[in-house]
Amino acid sequence: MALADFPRYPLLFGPSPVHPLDRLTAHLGGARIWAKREDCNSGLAHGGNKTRKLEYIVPDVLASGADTLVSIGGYQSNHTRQVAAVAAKLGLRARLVQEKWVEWPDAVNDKVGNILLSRIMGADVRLDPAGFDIGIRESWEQAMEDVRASGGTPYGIPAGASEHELGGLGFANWAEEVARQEEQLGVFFDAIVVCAVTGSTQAGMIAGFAGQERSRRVIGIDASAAVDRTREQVGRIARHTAGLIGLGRELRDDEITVLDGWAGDRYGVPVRSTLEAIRLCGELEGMIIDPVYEGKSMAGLIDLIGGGELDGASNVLYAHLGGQPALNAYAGAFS
Ligand code: 1AC
Repeated sequence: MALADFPRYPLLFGPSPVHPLDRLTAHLGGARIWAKREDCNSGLAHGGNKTRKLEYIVPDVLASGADTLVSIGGYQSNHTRQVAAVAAKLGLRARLVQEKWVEWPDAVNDKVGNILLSRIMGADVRLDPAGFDIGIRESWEQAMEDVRASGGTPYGIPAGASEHELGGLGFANWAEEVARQEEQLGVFFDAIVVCAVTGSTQAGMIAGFAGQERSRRVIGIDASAAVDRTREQVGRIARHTAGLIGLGRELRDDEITVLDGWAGDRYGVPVRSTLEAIRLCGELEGMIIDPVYEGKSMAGLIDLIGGGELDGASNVLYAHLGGQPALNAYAGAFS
């Protein structure tokens, strides 16, 4: 099977925009930096990378006859916000387990940003005191049981949609979209820089790009502070996705690159380099990034350029995954 054989339910405006970040490029003085903007890819509650993944999951949801999407994430999960939006769009219910993934002192952490948007969209939001874990959780399975017990038909979508069988397809499609945009722009992106936590965003990209003629680097920046787990998850999902789309060869280990050094000690807690990256992008480009994902991957990109690791890359594409609604929950970090 090829990617085009999988049904896709359109949730995006179309290809997400790609544009150069010229003032940031001039400031850093190295490879030319571009951004591909999943933060403005859809009209569904600000969109984001998960909306793209859900395009390939929705046909399965509809075929299953489910009436309730059940998902899980942290209080400030972008993923659960996007699941809530898709449920609203399809006329389904959303039951969301929101765990306390981050020990963050802002008093409004469980009230504003992503979780506020999910509540506005009518999701049944349940707070859970459990800490950070991207694995399959009993609370999520229990939520599905609860839906069944009350007469509903649940459809489970794990954290970040990553452990879902089809979770890598959205970003395999992103790789094809990038190739078409490169032709239009007359540019080739030698390296892609992307944040990695649950893994299927980067994994899908790796699988998708692996089938293209010219090779490039897909550099994941770990934001989970558990890089071995992230690396394992990215590699496993990339290989699975490559098999699904008929790549016809095994992915090599050197195609799976997840770097650490910018996550700090804990998922969801910004460190100095995160906040500096957020301010730099705001001040130079008017581009808003967040303290959990993009602030960390941008800090990685800044150091990779500064340290000369991206020297050979004349064009670098930064994947903006759309995490900025969480910023509201981090006001204390900027006061
Ligand atoms: C961790 C999946 C993740 C989210 O937004 O919940 N990116």
